[in-house]
Amino acid sequence: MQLDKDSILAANGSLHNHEADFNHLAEKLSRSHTDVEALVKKIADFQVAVPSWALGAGGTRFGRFSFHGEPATLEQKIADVGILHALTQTAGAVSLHIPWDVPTDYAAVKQIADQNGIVFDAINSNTFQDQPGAKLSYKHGSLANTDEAIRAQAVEHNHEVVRIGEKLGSKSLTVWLADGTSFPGQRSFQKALAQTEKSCKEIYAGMPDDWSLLIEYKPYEPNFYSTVIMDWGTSFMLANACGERAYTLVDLGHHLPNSNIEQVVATLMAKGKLGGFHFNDSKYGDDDLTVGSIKPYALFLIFNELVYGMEHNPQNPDLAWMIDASHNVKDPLEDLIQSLEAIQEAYAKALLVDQKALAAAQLNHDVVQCQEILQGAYRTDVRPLLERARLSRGGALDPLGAYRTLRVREGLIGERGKHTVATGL
Ligand code: PSV
Ligand code: MN
Repeated sequence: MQLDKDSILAANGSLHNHEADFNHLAEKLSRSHTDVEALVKKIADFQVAVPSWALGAGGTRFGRFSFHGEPATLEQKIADVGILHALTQTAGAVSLHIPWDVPTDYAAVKQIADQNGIVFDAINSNTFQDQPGAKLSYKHGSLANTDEAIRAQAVEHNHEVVRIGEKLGSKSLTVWLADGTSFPGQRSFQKALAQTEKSCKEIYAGMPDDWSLLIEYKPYEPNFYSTVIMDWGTSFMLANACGERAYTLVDLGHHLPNSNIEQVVATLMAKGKLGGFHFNDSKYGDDDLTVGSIKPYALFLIFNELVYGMEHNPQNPDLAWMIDASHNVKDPLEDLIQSLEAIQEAYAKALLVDQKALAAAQLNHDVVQCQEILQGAYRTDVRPLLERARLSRGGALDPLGAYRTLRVREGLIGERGKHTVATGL
């Protein structure tokens, strides 16, 4: 199923209310000398990758309730990303997870991506599960395993993932390790870290010169006592040990409660080492909830640092942006539309922060004014800007509304049937 521009245009209906809302906001913003056109362009240019595992229903260790019309093949998953992109004009990339989504027909996969205006962003390896037919098991770790042969198998898997990514046009590999321990004394922390560093260096050495390595961290889960790459500091250390094109990847759900993620972002960008970002939201841990559904102000503060870094840290590369969420009770596509909207909203609000005034207030130790500046931007209803950005690219005025009006899920069920199951966790 592919959504054409005409049906989206028809679903948009009258733009009368949008025009009135946009003009009102534009007039207000131009009073503070904001270049509204430039703002809309920045929003329109901001693209986020959708992971291939997020298009079907997610689950928990207590069960999974599948969603009707799920994509059963990689081609169908890319078609779903195409639907999201057609509506939101924000999801112009897909991030594959190997081996959940190994292409069987590269030409067909590339063709469907091209037709939908989708590019292949960072590609993800998986050494947290045993693969069917694998000689050795990752039960006790992969890149950090005590057994050299298991480490070699895990390194080779990463090289294989890079070879797959090369055929599709990806330029970065994301490594997330489940390696760790569930009980004190189970493993030497020092030896596990040393083995991980050695394995990461081997992965890095086998990558093409124009590829980046993104190292993701997480404090716990699936191991409950320790994780080898537990925090941004460990990831940063490993990235430095690997070389110039190795970076840290921040996943919003991979922090202990109340961590100051915006400060982590600022520190990494100042050092030119923030390479990738996984969006989601959480109340308790790595809950993988819809972006912005629980802590939208925290998301805004993080974006404020990201925007500052993008403007002031030329030493930091362009980031690989990706949604890393799971949908247990919602239609996955509706959930992703909500996440994309929340990301754009936080980004747009962060772009509104008057950086000059903030710097002046900081110099004057005017703490109250600092807060006023941040919250002034946060309180602005930026949705007319998002609408204008989408419309400028032929997208939907209201993506969720259009998705329902155009009966997209019903169409997918008609095409694929009710009982298809997508690969993934
Ligand atoms: C692990 O929790 C993670 O955040 C990694 O990015 C994985 O690749 C992804 O989720 C899917 O399990
Ligand atoms: Mn992640």
